Amino acid sequence: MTSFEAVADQLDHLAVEVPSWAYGNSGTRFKVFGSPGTPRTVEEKIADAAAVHRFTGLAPTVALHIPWDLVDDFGKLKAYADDQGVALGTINSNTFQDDDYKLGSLTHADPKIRQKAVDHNLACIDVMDQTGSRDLKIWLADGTNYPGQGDIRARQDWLAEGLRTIYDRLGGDQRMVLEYKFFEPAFYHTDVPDWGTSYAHVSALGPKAFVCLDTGHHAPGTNIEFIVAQLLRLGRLGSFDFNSRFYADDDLIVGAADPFQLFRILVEVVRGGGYGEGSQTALMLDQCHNIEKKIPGQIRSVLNVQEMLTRALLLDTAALDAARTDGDVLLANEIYMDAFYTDVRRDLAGWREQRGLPADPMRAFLASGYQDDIEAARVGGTQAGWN
Ligand code: LRH
Ligand code: MN
Ligand code: MN
Repeated sequence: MTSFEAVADQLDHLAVEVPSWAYGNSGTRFKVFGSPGTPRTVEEKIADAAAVHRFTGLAPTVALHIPWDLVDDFGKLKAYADDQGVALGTINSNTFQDDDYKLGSLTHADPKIRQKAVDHNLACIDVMDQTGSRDLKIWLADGTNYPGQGDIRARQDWLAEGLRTIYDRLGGDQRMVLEYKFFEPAFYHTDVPDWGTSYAHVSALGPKAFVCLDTGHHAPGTNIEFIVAQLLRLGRLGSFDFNSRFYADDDLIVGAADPFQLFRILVEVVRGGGYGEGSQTALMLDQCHNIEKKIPGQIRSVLNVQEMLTRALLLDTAALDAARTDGDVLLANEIYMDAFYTDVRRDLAGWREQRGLPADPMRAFLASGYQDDIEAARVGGTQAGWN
């Protein structure tokens, strides 16, 4: 098997974008639990994200959701983030929390509502101009609950039109990523339910449009790593929303429910050029911490990605190729599983120390007093929305 030393330098490229909403209170439709120390402002969410980066070295950017993270002056927010040691990342548009969007946003039958949804996305690009963000992420809650409710074909055409207007407004270095989800909040049909629909739209738009793959947005049993391989092959895997799930869109800590699936996904990411210099694929978290503390939850998440990426890099691809060429099914599987079963935690602790990071970021954070300080200082946190 490949040695840790042989892959150590490749780990320097790892950057996991964290979502601002992970630091706010969230919950299920049954209850949102408050938690001490919850950020009251966008700045406090960014400060918490910056703490995750300080202790791990893995999370240099933070994604914003508009209007959850609306501020008067995004230039000032960018400067604040810079001071904290992080940059502002993906801007997520939000056309799912306004009464006007009850029957759809970019796919609404009423052209005035469609225009409103387009205008919101254009306003998000204005935000990107100020924050220096590269990516606009669009996820639509659009869909219907009952057969016959909507013209599913016309809605695709309206969607294509709206996306075109938004796409044409992107600056030279800006990109659009279109996220798909197979159900929820709509239960009969969803307008962007799968990677194929997202791919059809983004490839019609042009080279600056990509698919966003949220790992929680597939039917149980879906082979997600196959989708990863295919989208990388097609040059359209723009980003991941990482999280893990047992049942639906659970938004639990990535790698918690099925570490082996995360490994399989990251093997295909590495195999397909989705990691490292020149990669077009952004690795992001899209999670909520409903019952656990949020900053440690985020620390655990980025460490899980680092651990599984390391194991994926350890895969002996030369030996694997040889076994495959020989048609040796069991040997190929054994080589693959060897990489997955390798415990890299001790090696990673040494890797961190060599880079001036705490060997154990979680323990270092817990000992730092940061959590106590925010719990004492912040009273009355905001709700951050939900996934
Ligand atoms: C939808 C989703 C999408 C939203 C986020 C809050 O389920 O995954 O990415 O922006 O949750
Ligand atoms: Mn998502
Ligand atoms: Mn989701």
